[in-house]
Amino acid sequence: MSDKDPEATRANRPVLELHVPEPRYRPGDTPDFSNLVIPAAGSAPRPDPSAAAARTHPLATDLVRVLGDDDQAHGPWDPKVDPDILRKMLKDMVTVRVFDDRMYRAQRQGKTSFYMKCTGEEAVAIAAAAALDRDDMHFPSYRQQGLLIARGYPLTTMMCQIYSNAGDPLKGRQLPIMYSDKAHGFFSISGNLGTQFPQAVGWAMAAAIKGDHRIAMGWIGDGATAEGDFHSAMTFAAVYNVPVILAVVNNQWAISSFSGIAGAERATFAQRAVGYGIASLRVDGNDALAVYAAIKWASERARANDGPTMIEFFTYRAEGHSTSDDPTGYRPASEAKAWPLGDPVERLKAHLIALGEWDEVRHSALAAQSDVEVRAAQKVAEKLGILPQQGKDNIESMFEDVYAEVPWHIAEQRAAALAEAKDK
Ligand SMILES: Cc1ncc(C[n+]2csc(CCOP(=O)(O)OP(=O)(O)O)c2C)c(N)n1
Ligand SMILES: [Mg+2]
Repeated sequence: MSDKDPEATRANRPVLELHVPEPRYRPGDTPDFSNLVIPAAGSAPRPDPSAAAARTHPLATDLVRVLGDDDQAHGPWDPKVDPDILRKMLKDMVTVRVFDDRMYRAQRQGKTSFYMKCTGEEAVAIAAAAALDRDDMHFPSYRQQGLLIARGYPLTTMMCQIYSNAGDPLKGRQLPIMYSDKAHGFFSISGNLGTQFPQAVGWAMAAAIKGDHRIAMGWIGDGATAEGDFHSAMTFAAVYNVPVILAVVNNQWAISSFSGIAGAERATFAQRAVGYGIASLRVDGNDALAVYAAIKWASERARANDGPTMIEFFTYRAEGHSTSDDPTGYRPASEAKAWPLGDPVERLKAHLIALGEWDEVRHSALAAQSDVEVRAAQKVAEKLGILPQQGKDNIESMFEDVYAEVPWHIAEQRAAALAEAKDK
């Protein structure tokens, strides 16, 4: 044992300190994304969907891109989609954008308490709906409304849920926008972030145990990857070779926290799959063709029992987190415009025009048609009521649909609540 003073031997060591990540730009700054490495469209290799997971791992730091600056499709990931499917995707993306704008406005008009847009991220959910089968099950977060719209769920029913009115199939029990529809392969949205991953893995395990043919896709954001649920799900997915697709929508922000707070300064989100031995793709989320191709690839892999895939969709949340958020308080207002991967709707439109399959006149007609459809749906929904009109006239419904046989203490509470309502 040394008889030296322990304090003296430590004297030259640096004082321990922590690093608290800070975004590069704050309000008032001029954002410059020229530091981002954006590979040319078509440059990423495409391994066979049955390849060993390790073969995909170089793609965890690459970026799968198909649509080039010339608006043409390039390289081995070009999914060679029929123009009819591309036009349907474009229509759905435009409808999502119109729907978002109308519902945002409805919240501002006091017709509902809350709304969340997916502006700038439309390609991710719309291409996923096109790439997977109708009966595969999605475990979405609150920014994949495009899945329901693309699968033909009635816009009016979505709005009734947002207004918590008489047409709301969830009877006002979920926060506005937290839809649920088993028949459309859309699992109930959970407000507890991160749960979508273990739920998707569990559902896909059950599908395999039952000898089913359906696969699952789980959705979380960059921020939610910091939850423990992310890691439990990845472990189960890897260990049991689960037929699941795990999507991380990296839109750079988690409310006012930038992606660095969830670890993006150290590694890409796609790289996290490497440590689990899970196949991994990092994809330009504003490129509808690349998104479609990546999900098709992962679905082929899952359906052939070749294993799970984690996909990072690299995109940008172009507007506020929700109607309760004001992003001008924490990021430059010009950041969305400066985002180098462009706008997903404009990119798909330009591609169809470059193919000779679309033009401005048809596009204006499509936008007008989406507008008419959304307005018509809103008219019907508002006839069934808006949120502030919802009174306490249906207290009994609060106690329904939970227990097959109502336990005595719940029955007591129901009786007390009804008696109190009668007295008022
Ligand atoms: C377990 C949990 N923690 C915190 C919250 C509050 N919260 C709601 S949305 C959000 C940000 C999520 O960001 P991200 O995962 O990047 O998804 P995005 O909103 O960008 O789509 C937070 C912190 C929550 N709903 N659940
Ligand atoms: Mg985010």
